[in-house]
Amino acid sequence: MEKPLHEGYLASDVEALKRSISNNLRYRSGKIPLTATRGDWLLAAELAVRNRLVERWMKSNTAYYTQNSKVVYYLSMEFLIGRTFQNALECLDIREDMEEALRDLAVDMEEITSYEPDAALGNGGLGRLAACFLDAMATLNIANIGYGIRYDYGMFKQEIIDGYQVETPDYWLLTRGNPWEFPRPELQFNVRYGGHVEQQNGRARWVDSHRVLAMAYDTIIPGYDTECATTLRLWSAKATSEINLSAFNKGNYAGAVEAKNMSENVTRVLYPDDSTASGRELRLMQEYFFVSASLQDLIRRHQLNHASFDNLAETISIHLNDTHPVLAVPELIRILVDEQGVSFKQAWSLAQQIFSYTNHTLMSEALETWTVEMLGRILPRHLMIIFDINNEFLSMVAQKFENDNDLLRRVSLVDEAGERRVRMAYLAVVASHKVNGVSELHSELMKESIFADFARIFPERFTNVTNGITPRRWLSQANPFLSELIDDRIGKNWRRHFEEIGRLKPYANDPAFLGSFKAVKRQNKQRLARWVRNVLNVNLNPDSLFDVQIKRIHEYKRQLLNVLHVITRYNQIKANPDVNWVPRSIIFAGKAASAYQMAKDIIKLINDVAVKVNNDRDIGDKLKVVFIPNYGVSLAEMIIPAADLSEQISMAGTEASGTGNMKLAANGALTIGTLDGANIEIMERVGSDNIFIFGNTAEQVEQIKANNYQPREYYERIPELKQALDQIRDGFFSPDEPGRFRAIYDSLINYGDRYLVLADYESYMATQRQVDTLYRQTIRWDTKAIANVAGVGYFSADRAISEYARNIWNVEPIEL
Ligand code: B1N
Repeated sequence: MEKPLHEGYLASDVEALKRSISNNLRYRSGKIPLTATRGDWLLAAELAVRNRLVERWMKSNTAYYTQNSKVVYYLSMEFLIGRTFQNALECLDIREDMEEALRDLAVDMEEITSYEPDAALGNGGLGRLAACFLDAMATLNIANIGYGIRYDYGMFKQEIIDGYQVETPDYWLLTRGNPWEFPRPELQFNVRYGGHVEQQNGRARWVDSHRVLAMAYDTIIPGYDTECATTLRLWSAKATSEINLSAFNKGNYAGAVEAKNMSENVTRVLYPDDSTASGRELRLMQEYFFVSASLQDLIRRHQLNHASFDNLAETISIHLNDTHPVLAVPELIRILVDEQGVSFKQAWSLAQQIFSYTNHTLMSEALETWTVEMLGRILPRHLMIIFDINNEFLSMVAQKFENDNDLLRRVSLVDEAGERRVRMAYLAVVASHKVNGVSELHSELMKESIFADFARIFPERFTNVTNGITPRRWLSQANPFLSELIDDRIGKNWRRHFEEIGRLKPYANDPAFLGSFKAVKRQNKQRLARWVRNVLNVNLNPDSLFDVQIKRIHEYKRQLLNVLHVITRYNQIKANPDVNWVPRSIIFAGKAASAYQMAKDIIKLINDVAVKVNNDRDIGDKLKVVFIPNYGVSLAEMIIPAADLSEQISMAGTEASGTGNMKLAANGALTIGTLDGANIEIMERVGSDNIFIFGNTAEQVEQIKANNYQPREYYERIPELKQALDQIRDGFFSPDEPGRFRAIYDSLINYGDRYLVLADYESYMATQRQVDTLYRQTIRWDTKAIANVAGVGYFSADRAISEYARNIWNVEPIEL
């Protein structure tokens, strides 16, 4: 007879896991081992793991309630979680037991884990940061809930067909459901849109709106080396009524489900725009959707334990991950004033104590603004509240700065030039008690540029928290070989206290360690090379220098600068085939926003250059170029451990922080980078001898721009650069369509080269030569690589979250 499902009493953990897996296979999937697919086994194993997480989750939730601890609500449009299975094993410390249990059941763990799809509910750095932060909050026992959107379709799947990016939908929920989530059909809120506002005895009533239901789905976020497990709560849109039967019965099948589909479209897809704002109506509806549901939920929770809202600011903190959730501000005020009878004055004062905001970019095209027209049509009550906030704010400024009218115009939440627009970043600043940037440079520039006036008005609000990454996923899980080597020397504690990785420093000069380090890097490169051969049919030599640029494709990130190096190098090898070139494998990966034509052209250019270079017999192993399709969390976990060189080459002043730079350094890649974002702090911590810095600084960039930058002068002056650009322009890489890359050429030569690619070219090329020189000196290279691993302890998400907890949220860990 089967034993009951609760397996905790079984003596051996391996036996307990086997029992649980077998039970799941049998009772959940209705399968026997003979008919079970790999997907069935994975599901059975996942559920076995999930049960154990649930135990911790219940314990943590009980602790929240009984200790009445302050709760952080982390609001983000994106959570780029990736896979969960391995991470859960690691948190439970049952990786080896699981491996053994599966082996006993004749299942290969590595094989089944690749069947888990990535939860790709994010674009890039911002979404992945949110995921790393949840991991850190759970690890640090901070009571919190991450709130976001359960998109039916996450980030699109990128295929490269004939060198072009082709987007296909990623229906991550279709193939096998999502075993990690707990649907909460009992937890639904109305989210309203449209209608108008009526005044009734001095109170506003929002009427004639239409409703969409928000239903909660919970995912467990386990901490590491703690019993704490917290919650990611994602909202999914449901229509208030299902099918229109009378339409259906009249044969109008499309019409019968039209209203339902319209409602449910709200959470259908993630906008694939990284570092840009879309300005679309559906996006506004998405933003309000998850914010409204989350606020109703947290207000409900407050009311369970408290008779009034007087202490709201002591019991909760709401964090805005960029401006995307900033409608939470008028929504909180609406709920408090319209539904709970709190005065506007008190509600506004509470809001300013409760909210905090992280800015992630200074680029003007990413700054969200909504037309007054659209806001008024979709969220009429919120527009009114924003006007009320603006009045309060402007009268305060007028008082403090003696009616400086120009200042008032500049800082108004409503931009009156042209079609009237609400500036969402200004609303976020005005409503938050703390505003932070994501690296020291970015936080400084923020105060000098987009928020200069606000830094004068609210000097005490502005602060910095440099980003961080979770060492669990990005070193321990992604790079088990290196992790084992580190454990051997300094123990395992670095996973929880990443600063301890610094104890590795002395081993940078230890010949035995150097040898093992090199062997591990080679193993990781072989693993990647095997994958590239199988999938892309290109042979990468594992002894070549793996030069990696993996991130969203964007002009400011300057993949074009990298391409110019590739082309120049190709031309040089062709001209001097007998020189002893350091063999290089240049690896690109990243998605382009669907509507961003220039970024798509860049992908095609990379692929056309790759075809030319990889098929040239004179070149052989000396140079290979690959574009790895469909970059995402799981591919990053494979590529990063194999990298020798990390390309972080944005124009100084444009990349707010970067986090891939941290992951690559942690895995022993040397950075070639500009003094931008967190690169500066990486240099300070790993040592300036252990990083390749080149190019103009943010200050120099400003000057160059102020002094009428002429990219053509560089083009005329530097023959190698001219040759490369002419090849791009004349179809050397696209003989089938010679004019294909005209737009790229024009953007650099005729339209001002907005990101100073040409101005940094010489410096970049010279620095790449230094890279080659160093790479020949294997031991020196590896010494520096180890110095990078040892130097990145500061860039832990745990450190970042401790700073948020102490300086911004004012929360203490809970006791478990
Ligand atoms: O946020 C990351 C930083 O490390 C990167 O430097 C920064 O570029 C990135 C609109 C964004 N900034 N802005 C966005 C994403 C989606 C969207 O719809 C903007 N992403 C960043 C983490 O701090």
